[in-house]
Amino acid sequence: MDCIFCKIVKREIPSQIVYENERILAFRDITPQAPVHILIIPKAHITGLNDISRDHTELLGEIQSAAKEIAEKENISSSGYRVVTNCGKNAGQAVDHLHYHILGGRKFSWPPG
Ligand code: DGP
Repeated sequence: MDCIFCKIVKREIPSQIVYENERILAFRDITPQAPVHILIIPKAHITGLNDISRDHTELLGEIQSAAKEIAEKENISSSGYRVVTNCGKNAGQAVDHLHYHILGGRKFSWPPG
């Protein structure tokens, strides 16, 4: 399968990895939208949020916990940060491998554009 993020998991494409365990990987976004912009992904290929099931509950919980740990390491916990996943065309999902953006280091507006 020709998936950029699967290639990052397999180290076929270089990335700046900031967190890794058996099931998940986190690395810096190549086009950062904030001073801190990190992507957290499951190592297994899941196309997007529409493709998760109850079987993924533990994995998704682990991703949330990793987001918290990464925010602490990046010193954005107290200033605040955003964790977001884009699902499908209207949300602007560009890479069809489930990923969560962790954004921090600046103030964000709400509602999002
Ligand atoms: P989304 O629009 O939610 O699908 O975001 C995809 C993100 O993936 C986008 O912010 C840019 C990032 N990205 C795309 N290709 C690469 C890559 O090869 N390396 C890294 N580190 N990030 C990438």
